[in-house]
Amino acid sequence: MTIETISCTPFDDQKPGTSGLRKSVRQFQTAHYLQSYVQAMFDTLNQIKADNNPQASLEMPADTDNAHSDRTLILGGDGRYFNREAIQIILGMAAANGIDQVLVGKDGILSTPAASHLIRKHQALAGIILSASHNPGGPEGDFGIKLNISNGGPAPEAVTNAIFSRSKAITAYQRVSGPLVPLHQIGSHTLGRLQILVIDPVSDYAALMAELFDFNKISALIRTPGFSLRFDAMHAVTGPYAKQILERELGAAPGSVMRAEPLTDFGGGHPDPNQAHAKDLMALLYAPEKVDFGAASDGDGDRNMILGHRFFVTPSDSLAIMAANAPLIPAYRRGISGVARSMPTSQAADKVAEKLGINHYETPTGWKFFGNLLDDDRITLCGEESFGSSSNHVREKDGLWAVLFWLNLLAERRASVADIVRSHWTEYGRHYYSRHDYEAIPLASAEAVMAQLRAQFAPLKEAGELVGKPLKTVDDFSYTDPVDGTVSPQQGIRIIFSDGSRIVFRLSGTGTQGATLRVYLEKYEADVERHDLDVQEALAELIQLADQVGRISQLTGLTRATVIT
Ligand code: G16
Repeated sequence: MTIETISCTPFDDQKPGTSGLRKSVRQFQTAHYLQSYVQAMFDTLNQIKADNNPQASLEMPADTDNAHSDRTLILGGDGRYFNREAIQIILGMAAANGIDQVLVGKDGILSTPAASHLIRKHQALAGIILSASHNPGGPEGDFGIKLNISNGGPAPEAVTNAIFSRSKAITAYQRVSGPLVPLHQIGSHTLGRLQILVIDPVSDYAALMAELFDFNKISALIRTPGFSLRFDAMHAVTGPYAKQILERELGAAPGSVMRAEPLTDFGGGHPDPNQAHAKDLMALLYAPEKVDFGAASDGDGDRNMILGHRFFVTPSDSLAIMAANAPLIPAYRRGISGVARSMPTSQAADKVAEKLGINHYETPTGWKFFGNLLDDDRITLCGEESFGSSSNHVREKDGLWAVLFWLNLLAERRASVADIVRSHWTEYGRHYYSRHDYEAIPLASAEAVMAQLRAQFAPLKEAGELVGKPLKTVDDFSYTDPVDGTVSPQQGIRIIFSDGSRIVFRLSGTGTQGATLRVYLEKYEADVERHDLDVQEALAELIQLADQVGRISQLTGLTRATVIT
């Protein structure tokens, strides 16, 4: 085996965002760009071992000289454009960087939750997941790369910061050249000393789902005459998983899984499971002809949207309802230890946790912040407003898991999606909720909005009032991880009113063009008589206040959000 060393000039823009490094495909195709970042990841894994850094929790044994001896890597992606080329490059670099074995999904396919499961199952060193999630694909679209650590979860900030630092100093990378590995068939290959196993991406994940849920009950529901469901895979990674589980194993009618074939450009669509981007599914679920259950997932299979007939379930409500009903599901029969939500997610789950007397946590946006809470068994369920939810079965959010949870719930309760949500609101009150995104605006305008908010509320307020509305507090959210003490400051401005309503401002960490300002609006309503208002009307006062306080239209020139979910 000959290890080649290729010289390159360091890049200064490889700072991972909320979920790995996301850039345009064109950028990733720049000479040495992907290679430089991958070398920074391998070097960081070695460095962490050398430092025996406990914060990074990579569980590196201290007794081997060779950093990656006897080490397994999980590798796959969402099938988007440049996925296969990137996999061949990473395999050559893994061979040169001392990895012993790589398990790679057939055709380069692995959903993010399936990769997380495989890392845990094989006690792998780490996983590399190639995805820009819900961002569009194709030659003019986006590409992305994430590192997941040995607990199966996204690398924590200590690791992503170290990768960024290292990337700025990379002047060479190592690779082994060989024939292209045939990814289209299951089998075993070698590249130098590296063993490469091309595996079925679906079977292990499907088996895990069958352990967690009551497949007999779900199947009986699905086969009930008159019951119908639709799952929109959006031509992204969940197609093969949903076909296997929903149609072949659970008996949903052929064709229940829409847009099932993964395509490199997602069929020209935007694989984001929300009301704005899953329009065909929305139309089916809101048509007069009854479809009982609808769901969609995103590019890499970690997000979910849940719909009933003419009914949309907010991700925040979905998390709260899962927490309240968890003992109805086999995997959570004995109850849950706690629930966590990201800060901008509505407080609906908190109400459930308070009533059940279980732990509840508020974390910054980003799945990586749930890892320690799950590992420490402080929580069993977690979720985010950005259409993500999951449990301690993996360390990622999991789109199909959420779909199966809801189907299991419907099978147990024998009630419609709408009835389950309404009865939840009756018991706990309704959290009217919406997110207004101002996408792809100039970075300077987005930063101006945040800077003037910080200036306006410096010193940050306790009590008082804002434009005549009584305030509880205003702060710039800072999180101290209760397990390892890591502090993550400046995670977004929270304006919390005395009646529990909130306006939250933060900048997205996943976009690739300009900046995206996110404004999150939440209003609590206990009165059952007022649970049927139009969401935007219910939030109208807060929407207007957000524009006034954030000076959004003035600083961005936009009088309306570009996407409202
Ligand atoms: C990622 C993260 C999520 C986060 C979402 C939105 O999801 O994993 O934790 O909520 O981005 O982040 P932002 O508001 O910074 O754009 P995904 O599905 O894109 O990997």
